[in-house]
Amino acid sequence: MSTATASDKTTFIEPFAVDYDLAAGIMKNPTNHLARRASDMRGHYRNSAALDALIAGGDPVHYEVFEVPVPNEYGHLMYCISDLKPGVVGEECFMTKGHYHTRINTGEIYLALRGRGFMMMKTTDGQCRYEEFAPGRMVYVPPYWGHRSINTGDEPLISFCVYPGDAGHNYGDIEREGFPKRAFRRGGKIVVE
Ligand code: S6P
Ligand code: ZN
Repeated sequence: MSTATASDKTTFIEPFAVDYDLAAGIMKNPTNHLARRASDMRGHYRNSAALDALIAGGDPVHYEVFEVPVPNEYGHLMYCISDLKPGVVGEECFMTKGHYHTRINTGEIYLALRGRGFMMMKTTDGQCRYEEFAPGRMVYVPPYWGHRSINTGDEPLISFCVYPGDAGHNYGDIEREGFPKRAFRRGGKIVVE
């Protein structure tokens, strides 16, 4: 603690533990619960009329994030369970909004627990890569890569993620830029284009 400087303030807290059912992909006693509905996804899917129909039909929960928060500071590690529902908007697979980290030189680890999908990643200069999500698979999102989860399966895509406490979320740039690649379900097959 004595070596911390003013620019990397890191609050001292007591150790604690969190219980999970990893097979089910459940954090047992989350403090924070974020739910994003179809109506939160406006502007992200190619077929906006299909999204409007989904919203008019009851505006279902699209994905949920469960957390026990720690200070949003350098030195702390934030972590969460993310539960992305299965489905399509038109033919496009359900996905998260996606973001860069506000502190863009921070990475993230995603461990897939349940379901099937992709981690879609892009840089501000237009490079785009994706990695498959399957239970037991870890996807490393390096610093500088914006990221979005995509559910290509028939069950929830559940992952556990860890990232620096001071990373932050920058949604605006991704909303403006979009991702160069999208995942569609066509005739029972997943197509990325
Ligand atoms: C945070 C991490 C996840 C996402 C979550 C929801 O850095 O990547 O906790 O926040 O998967 O996605 P989004 O794009 O709506 O924040
Ligand atoms: Zn992130």
